[in-house]
Amino acid sequence: MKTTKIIALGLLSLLCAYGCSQSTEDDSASDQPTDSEDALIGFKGSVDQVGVVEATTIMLTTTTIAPPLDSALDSYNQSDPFRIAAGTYKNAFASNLVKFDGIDGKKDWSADQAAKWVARMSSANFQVIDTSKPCNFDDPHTYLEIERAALTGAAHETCGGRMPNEDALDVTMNFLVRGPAASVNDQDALSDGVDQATQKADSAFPYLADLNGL
Ligand SMILES: [Ca+2]
Ligand SMILES: [Ca+2]
Repeated sequence: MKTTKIIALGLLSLLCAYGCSQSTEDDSASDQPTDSEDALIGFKGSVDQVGVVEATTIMLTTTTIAPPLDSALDSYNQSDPFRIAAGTYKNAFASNLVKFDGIDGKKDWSADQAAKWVARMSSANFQVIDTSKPCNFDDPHTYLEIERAALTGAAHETCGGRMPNEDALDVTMNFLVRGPAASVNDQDALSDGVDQATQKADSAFPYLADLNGL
């Protein structure tokens, strides 16, 4: 019996702010609280999510000039990735999806597909991974593959998730503008013109690329 392991990732990352937290005027600061990083950040807890990329600055924001100033983004990122208050963000996700779908002058998202995607993104931010399916680290085409298959009714073929060398922005652009049935491998696929980082990530943990110029 095939065992399918679905791992939902909604990883929270914390900004690390190391540095000059010690006062130069008071060398007796050894008894200061050890949570100075939180003090430097300004609050304690989640500041960003590593689920679906560009969930906020592209899919959620309604500000076209300076997305980081959109007050909705911080509250979304600070939410538990599996317990986001859907009502707060649903309308923005929905209206933005209509806007992106219309960029190419062709309606590619059905009402049902749009409703499902908006419901998911407004209530949670995670990726679905199926470890029983193949992953090609060197030529990854897994990002949103499971999500797209679920929306179109097809069977997914890859492990899903986002590997370091995936061109996730091209996937995102085609997904939003050309619909969940579209692929970055299509002849008429959209591209931002940048297919990879200067150096590809290594396939072994911690996946760091060689330094540029070496
Ligand atoms: Ca479209
Ligand atoms: Ca790209």
